[in-house]
Amino acid sequence: MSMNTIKNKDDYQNFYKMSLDDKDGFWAEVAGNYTWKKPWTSVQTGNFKDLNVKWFDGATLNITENCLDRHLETRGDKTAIIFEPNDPNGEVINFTYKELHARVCQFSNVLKAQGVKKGDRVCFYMSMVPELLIGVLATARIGAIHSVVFGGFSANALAGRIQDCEASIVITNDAGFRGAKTIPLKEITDEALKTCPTIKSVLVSKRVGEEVNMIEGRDHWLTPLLDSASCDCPAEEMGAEDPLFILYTSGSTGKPKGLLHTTAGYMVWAGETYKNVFQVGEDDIFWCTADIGWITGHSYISYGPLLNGSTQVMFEGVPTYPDAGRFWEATEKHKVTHFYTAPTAIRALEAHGTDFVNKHDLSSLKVLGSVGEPINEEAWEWYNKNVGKEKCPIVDTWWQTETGGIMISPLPNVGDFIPSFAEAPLPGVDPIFVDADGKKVEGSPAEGNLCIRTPWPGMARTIWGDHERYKQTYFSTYPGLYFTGDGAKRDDQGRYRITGRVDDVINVSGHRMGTAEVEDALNQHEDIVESAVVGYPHDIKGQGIYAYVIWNPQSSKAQDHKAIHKELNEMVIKMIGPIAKPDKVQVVSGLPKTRSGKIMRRILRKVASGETSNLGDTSTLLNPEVVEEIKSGAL
Ligand code: 7RM
Repeated sequence: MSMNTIKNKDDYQNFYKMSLDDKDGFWAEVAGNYTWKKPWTSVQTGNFKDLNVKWFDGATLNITENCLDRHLETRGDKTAIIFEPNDPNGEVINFTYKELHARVCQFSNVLKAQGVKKGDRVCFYMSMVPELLIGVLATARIGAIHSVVFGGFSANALAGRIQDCEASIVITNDAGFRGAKTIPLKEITDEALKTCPTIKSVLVSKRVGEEVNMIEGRDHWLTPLLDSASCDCPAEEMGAEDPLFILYTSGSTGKPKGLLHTTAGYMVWAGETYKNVFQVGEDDIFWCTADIGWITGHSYISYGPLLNGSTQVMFEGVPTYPDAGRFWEATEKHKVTHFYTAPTAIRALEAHGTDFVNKHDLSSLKVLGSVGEPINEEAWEWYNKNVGKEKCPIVDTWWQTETGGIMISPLPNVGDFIPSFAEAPLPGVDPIFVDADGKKVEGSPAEGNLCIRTPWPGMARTIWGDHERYKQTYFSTYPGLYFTGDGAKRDDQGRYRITGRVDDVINVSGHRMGTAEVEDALNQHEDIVESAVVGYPHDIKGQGIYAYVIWNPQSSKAQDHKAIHKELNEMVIKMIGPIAKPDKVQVVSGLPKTRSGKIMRRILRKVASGETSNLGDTSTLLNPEVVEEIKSGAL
């Protein structure tokens, strides 16, 4: 069987079956699509019990040779990146594969000159500019480990991430453009670095032209260093299981976790999922609107498209700047064929009406994608009708930072494309439902907690510096299984529908957040006695953040709820970033607690979603009287 793209239902069924029946044979053949320095000695070893999973062990390679070098002969002059700047009248910059290769080599040499070695951690805190993508690839080329921190996070959040992985260098911009605003990235970095002794140098890529403070000996402008660096840099020979990157993500408890992805398995997963889910042809133009600060940007900007030799758009801006037509204007301008975005963006644009869409010629589009949260039917229909003109399949791709790449998705030419269904597992993905008691739920239709039964190449291997936490978080709830934290359903034909998180993780505008993390930030305020944060349905963001707070009654502001909300917003912006600001803050005199002292979040969630009649049994509460107060004060 040829390991080329899945083209129809039969291919899908054959591939899927083979991937589970003859796992090693299947992946050995798939891996043949890539360039290796040394072959593997085993395709896959290890299991979820011992949590020692390895793929292609013994092999050596460099992922950037697969993204760049191997295309030079056949696609050297093909455009790899079309950079669409924040300002629609700004300069579009194209990079061919040859140019991108040269830029990456230069950047690699700059990193080396700064003393960065194999295994060192390189932190990026940048806006969506080409230097970010080039820097990420340069890091991988010399065998260092990238940790990209989304440019919307605060100094405190950046510092925590730098400290956790003990990065030695951070690369930032003077400032970043984001719609009508600029973000003072260097200033925020300076603030963060007050508590980051491991950082030896800071490279600053000029973008906005903002005046910034440069510390002698520590801070360097990037451009002059790049300009004088050689365009030649041999790729480090990496072991298959050598670390490639760390990416921090939120969970139900504790600080964000630094998930570690390794080289060969991640490469094969990013490359093959991109190929099969999007089916991008040689002359097509792919555009993923995510930020490289999230996993979607890693797998479907930095790696997947380049591994497949595609041409892609990289966008610096936001969907509503200068107006709600920006995505469609750029789609027309660059003749985008494959467009991948988040439901929250679709809903936000839908609210501005169809004129912004209909003004533009979208006839180039062939495939649309959705990622990050469940897509509601209405948004799906709007996307399908107004953007896809009912002729483009919508691939609703379910996956996670932990999974490295897409796990469940309809495929073009294969799927049934039913609104809000992710439909079918990709080859190599072995999903299973488990009920609350840990019993496996077989057959269809069915519903349960979504788990994965066997290792797949793209899975994270550990949490940086805390393997025990990795085991605890994902593999202990249902021993022997990877637990995703999501609930799901299967219809009578076995098609999957992801219903959302079943833990204390909320998804706000496609940004994953732990409610505990937001509570920790709120609790930093001196007048907060206690807080509880829950998600509630929000028309545009998917979920909004609802905070119940007990405010110090002695404080002068105790009656001024508006002022309290404002102060708490500032605290959250400081501790995490603007994406975690509570949408609603309800001041309460107590929180409903069980006799063992646990907050009954079920009640808080119901009240926050406007459901006040059917709260279930509250008799076991320590303080049932507080429920009435909370109900009557609901926002
Ligand atoms: C890629 C990404 C992961 C969480 C995941 C889900 C939710 C993502 C979908 C989805 C329904 C989808 N990584 N999620 N995609 N829910 N349908 N197509 O988003 O680590 O940031 O978030 O996002 O709850 O567990 S992530």
